[in-house]
This record gives sequence, C-alpha cells and structure tokens, in this order.
Amino acid sequence: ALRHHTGWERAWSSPEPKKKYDVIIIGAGGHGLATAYYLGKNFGITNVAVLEKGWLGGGNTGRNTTIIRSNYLQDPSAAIYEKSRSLYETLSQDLNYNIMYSPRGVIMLAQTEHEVRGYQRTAHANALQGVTTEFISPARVKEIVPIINLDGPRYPVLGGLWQARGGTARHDAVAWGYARACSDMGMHILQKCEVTGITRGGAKVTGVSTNRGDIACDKLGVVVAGHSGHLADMAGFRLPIESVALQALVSEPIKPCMDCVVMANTVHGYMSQSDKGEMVIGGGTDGYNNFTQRGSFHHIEETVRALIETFPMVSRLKMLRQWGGIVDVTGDRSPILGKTPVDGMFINCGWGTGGFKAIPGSGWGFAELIAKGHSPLTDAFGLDRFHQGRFIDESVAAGVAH
Ligand code: FAD
Ligand code: PYC
Repeated sequence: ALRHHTGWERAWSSPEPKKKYDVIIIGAGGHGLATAYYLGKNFGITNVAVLEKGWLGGGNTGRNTTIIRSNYLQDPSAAIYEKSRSLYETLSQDLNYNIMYSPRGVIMLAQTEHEVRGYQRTAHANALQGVTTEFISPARVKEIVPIINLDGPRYPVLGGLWQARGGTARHDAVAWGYARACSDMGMHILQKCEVTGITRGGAKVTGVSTNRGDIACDKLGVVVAGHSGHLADMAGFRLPIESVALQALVSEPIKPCMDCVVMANTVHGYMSQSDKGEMVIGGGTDGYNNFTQRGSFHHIEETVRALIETFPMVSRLKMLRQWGGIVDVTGDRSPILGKTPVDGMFINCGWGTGGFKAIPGSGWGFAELIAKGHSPLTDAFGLDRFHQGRFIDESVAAGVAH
C-alpha cells in the first residue's frame, strides 16, 4: 500500500556544519529546539545551529509520559508553566504540525490529610495566579474516573487537584514540529554532532569543539538535561544538579477506560491511556545518581503494586515495555535558566522529572534571555538563586518521588 509513497520531502535538512553561527544551541530535545524556534520567530535570529549528539528528540523528550499541567505553587513557576500550557493549546496551528495536544484533564489525588491541605493551598494560589484549577471531592473524582477505587486499602481518596485544561501531547511530534519549523527558517539541525569541548577567548565563549570539527559562535545555549553537569564541567564551572534515572512503562492496549490523567503521589504512581489503548504508567526516580537510560528493576514492581490499590483493574494487565531517561534534578525541584560564569554562554536545565510540559514556555523565555539578556519568564530561575538562598520550592508540585 505504501508503494506509491516515494520522494517524500524531508521534514528537516541535514546540512554540513558552517564555520560560524550567531547562536549555537547544544541539545536537540524539546527545550533546545523550542529555543531555536522562538529565537527565529520572535527575534528574527536565524543564523542558528542546534547540535545533537544522537538523534533529535532521543533524550528525555522522546521518553517521557507527556503530562502537561501548570498547577505549580510558586508565582514564577505558575507563570512559566501556564505560558507553556497556553502555547500548547495552539502549537499544532502555530507549527502547522499536529502535536496531538489532548486537554483531557489532570487529577492529582489527595490521599492524606496533609495532601488535602497542600492541594487546597495550591488551588488558592493558582486562583491568584490566573491558573484554572480546583480542589474536587471524592464523588467528583469518581465521576471523572469511574475505574478508580476510592477506598484504597491503605490510602482512601480524599479529593483531588483538578486541572481541566491539562492533558497530554505526542512527545515526538513536539520535537519534530519544532525541528521542521527551525529548518524552514534556514537553521541547521546537526544530528550525530557531539560537543566535546567549549572554547573561550578570555571570559567569553567563542565556540565549541565537536566530533564534526570546531564551530564558532557569538552566543551559546546549553540545553542538555541529564548531561548538563558534563557541559558545565567543559566550561569550567559546577552546577547544583544531580542526574538520575526516571522510568516509565506501558501495558498491552485495552479498550478506552480512562479519559484523563491521574497522578497518585502518596502511593506513588501515575497513569493515562494512550491513543493506542496502552495504559501509560510511571513511577519515581532511582534512589542514587546514575546515567542509565533504563532505571532500577524494583521500581517496576513497586509502581504497579502502588497503582493496583487505586486501580484494581491494573492487576489484570500485562506490561509490554519499559524504558528510562536521565533527568537533571535541582535541590528546589525548579529549573535553572540563566547566564553562566562564561560570558555569552547560557544554561537551561534542571527540569528534572517535569519538563515536557514546559517546552514551549521555556523555549519562549530562554530565547528572549539569549536575544535580550533577560526575560520576565526566566528572571527568577537564574543560578544566583542558589547563592542567595532564594529557592523556588516545588517539591510537592513536581508530583514525582525523588
Ligand atoms: P532532552 O530531551 O533530554 O534533550 C537533551 C538533548 O541533549 C538530548 O537529545 C541529548 O542527546 C543531547 N546532548 C546531551 N549531551 C550532548 C552533547 N555533549 N552534545 C550534543 N548533544 C548533547 N515531564 C513532564 O512534563 N511530564 C511528564 O509526564 C514527564 N514524564 C517523564 C517520564 C520519564 C520516564 C522521563 C525520563 C521524564 C519525564 N518528564 C516529564 C521530564 C521531561 O521528559 C524532561 O524534563 C524534558 O523532556 C527535558 O527536555 P530537554 O529538551 O531539556 O532534554
Ligand atoms: O511533571 O507531571 C509531571 C510528571 C508526571 C510524571 C512525570 N512527570
């Protein structure tokens, strides 16, 4: 049937590297590609290369469970995550690429009195921040998720934080859509191009060394998630980041049974149903730092065991496959977007277990930071907050056990 489908145009070109670009972005994950896209779209900066050591979207962007929400507690977080969520709403039209945004709603279950108070507080904060969320009763939870067991053997469901316009999107499509749009603007996306060194002239960045030769630039954006520590090391400074594996798994496909996303953070597990019918399930991070894109074996059993309390039907599902990604975690569970000790070099990292939802907003703000030297979206997230003790504590909103 595919016999006649020949001569398709490539979605993005594969050029040879130029000697010099105005801006180089290291890392063709969602955040790196979105940064390049908004540099071109919002600031007319198109002499840009995005360098990727593997294939684009092959890092955490292509490995995550695609939950999109903006129900964070602190004002700077609500601003960037809500900007991001609102950009997701129209991203398919903007990129002319179907990213399959599905605002199916996200519930974070409250299963202890502590969580009830915590999520009620978040709902109040969100109301002040212009983020639409509400704290809902157990009966309303059951209405939205008929397959749920409210009584749970250990932790009954006492309510939930509901964001009706949260949801999911197709992760690969987000990367592919941005990549095609960047390529259409004349930017170079260089895959299999690993950065091995950062070159400086005095205090200022001058370019990078790669396995495809040295490339010069005026400005450098580093957006490499779990490898951020390595890149900082190449430039001669340290980051307050730990890299750790986070994993997910999917079941065999079944008939539609749950049309929203549910996160059960006390027992620790979360679940949604993919368009193919698989139950998409995720658990917590490994308990030790590592660089395996796999995750510890025991997490699989612990996550499924926890979910069975709230979703007994899971006990009858066969699991199909499991994978992991290397997430970059900061002490306050908030990202770092800012200048570095090297002039002209900017860093965007620390999205940890929750950066897929942030891709458009982060790209928007980081592009502004690179182009203009600061952005209202990113100002609070600079490295200086760790010296000043100005933490943006989002350990509860992160929703994933670390
Ligand atoms: P990446 O997509 O990892 O991109 C970084 C890129 O840099 C990689 O492609 C890598 O190859 C490249 N790179 C590294 N070193 C070099 C080098 N030296 N030279 C050139 N290139 C280099 N977030 C959510 O919001 N919702 C979720 O439901 C969710 N679920 C998750 C589930 C799992 C299992 C995992 C692992 C993560 C999850 N996340 C989730 C987090 C989310 O995936 C990440 O925060 C986000 O994808 C980070 O995007 P990124 O572009 O920064 O990183
Ligand atoms: O950030 O919502 C999130 C998330 C869910 C699972 C992993 N990250």
